[in-house]
Amino acid sequence: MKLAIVAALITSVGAFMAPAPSTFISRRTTSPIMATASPPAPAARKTPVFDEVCETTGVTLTRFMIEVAMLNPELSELPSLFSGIETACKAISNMVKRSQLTGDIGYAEGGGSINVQGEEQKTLDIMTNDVLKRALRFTGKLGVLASEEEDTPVDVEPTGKEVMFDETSKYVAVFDPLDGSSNVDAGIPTGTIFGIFDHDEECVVNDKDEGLTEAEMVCLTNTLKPGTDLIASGYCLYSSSCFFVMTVGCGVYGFTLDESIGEFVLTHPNIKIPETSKIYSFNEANLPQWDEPMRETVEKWRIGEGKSGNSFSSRYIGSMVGDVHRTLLYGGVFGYPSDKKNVNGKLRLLYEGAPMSYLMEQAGGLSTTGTKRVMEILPDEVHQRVPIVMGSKQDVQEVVDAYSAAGF
Ligand code: AFP
Repeated sequence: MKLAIVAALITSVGAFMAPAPSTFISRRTTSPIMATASPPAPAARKTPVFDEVCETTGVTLTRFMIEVAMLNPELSELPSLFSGIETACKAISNMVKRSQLTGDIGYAEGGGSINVQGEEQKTLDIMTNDVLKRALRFTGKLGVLASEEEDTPVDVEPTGKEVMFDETSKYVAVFDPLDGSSNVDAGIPTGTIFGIFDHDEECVVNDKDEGLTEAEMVCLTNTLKPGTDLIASGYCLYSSSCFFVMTVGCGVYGFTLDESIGEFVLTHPNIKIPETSKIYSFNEANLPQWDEPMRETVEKWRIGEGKSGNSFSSRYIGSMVGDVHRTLLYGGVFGYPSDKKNVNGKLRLLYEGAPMSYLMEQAGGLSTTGTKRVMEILPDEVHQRVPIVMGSKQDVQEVVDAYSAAGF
């Protein structure tokens, strides 16, 4: 069994030798937003080639990140940040798995704990937010955090003497600690989404109620960057296995937690999404409220009258990480489009839309609002929402074309 896995791994590792995918996005793209969802031309970032693979451990995420940093010296501080995220994912995976036994289920404080989105927080929302904050705080690489569960970016500079932070503060991380948490008590897959931006400015944000000072506004602005400025993004999926899927701008790599050694092991190198498919993934109850081009395209897909001629099936978990993971692997279109009531859809740009769009584009897919490339939208506020349609290139392009033909 083990041998078969290793053999498959060695074969697939050959994929590393392929040139960097043509979908690499320049971090400082300033091109105007186009009707097409296509990303701009690639810039170079090197991916490792593994000549020798240990039969017992395979290629671990730790080894992968060390090699990425050796090949790309500008990313030399990324491995320790990834190591913090990886540890948090392992801890969260255990928390989610054991929550029925430990009693960490239901709403926080017996109900009534509301986050800045106006959503009631689950016990696990708060616990996982704390785990991530603590795991990242001690990497010494992080400037500011913005999270779905925090009102404003949180300064993670440790107080006290052991501060090495000023020298090394380099990144801003945004994350959704437990996406899909409304499903968690029923054992449905959930996930953690993260995005990492460069951190140019020194800043401090204090936890207090009376709004932001000017310095804190600078800090806030620092967090608000378009997806084209992402250095890295990824997600952990807590499901039948725990997966860690990431990009640093040279393709998408998927790792599976091997609990026998406590390591994420490379199982899905250089993930490429199929160009077209037969699966759509939306909350169809909202279909009557969608923009006409969106509604008409999905109605055509249902009866096999779309561009591909395929009759589509519907698959929708209601957990973005699970739905996007399946879409990356099997192809398809996932979305939460604009509707009459929610003109910006439901998903958050900074810590859901942009990081997932980066992965989708790096896997060869597209991500659009219908009229704009999601990666190019500059956020006005931390918790801004964005309509999203992402997935297989040809199918998403069909949506973009429908919007454009309808004069949107
Ligand atoms: P929760 O984290 O509150 O469960 O929301 C999950 C989510 O943000 C995203 O993961 C899903 O794709 C989407 O919302 C589901 O929304 P609907 O329940 O409206 O379909």
